[in-house]
Amino acid sequence: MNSKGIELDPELSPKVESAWLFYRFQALAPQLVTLDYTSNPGVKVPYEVISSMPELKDNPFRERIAQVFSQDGDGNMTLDDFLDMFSVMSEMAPRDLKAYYAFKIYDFNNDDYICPLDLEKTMIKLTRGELTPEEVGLVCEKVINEADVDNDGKLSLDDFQNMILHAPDFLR
Ligand SMILES: [Ca+2]
Ligand SMILES: [Ca+2]
Repeated sequence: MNSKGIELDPELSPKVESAWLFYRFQALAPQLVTLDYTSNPGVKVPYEVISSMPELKDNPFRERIAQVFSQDGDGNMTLDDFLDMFSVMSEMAPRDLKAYYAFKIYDFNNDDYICPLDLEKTMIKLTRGELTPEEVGLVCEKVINEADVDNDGKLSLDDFQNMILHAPDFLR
């Protein structure tokens, strides 16, 4: 997940916030999402449009984020998907919820584990290609060594949440 997350103004009330997010959603694809949204609540904004939002366009995980939060798994989002994404990524979301979704985002092949290959992909994205393949390998090895409590060579959600618990700055 982006180190900064998506920031929403904490002063906004939830009602104002969802109205604002609906406005944003509508503005992304006005030809698809009519203002009379209730007449077609299942309408999806395509991934290409979602990923070009200022909050996502520079995030190396934008594709995974959109996949994880979209019901179709392809990154095309309904308003509900969109609202879920923003609520989890807001600064106010509980840490364990953020950790749960970070785990899903880093689990590239959706098998409910972060295996060494998932971790490698994650590290390459997190470091934006600044580490050599050898360095990435070393970091991944270290992470697995430290976080893989049950020694099965991959990180379960439990392993991952423990790791975050013991490394409070990990998601910041
Ligand atoms: Ca996996
Ligand atoms: Ca494990």
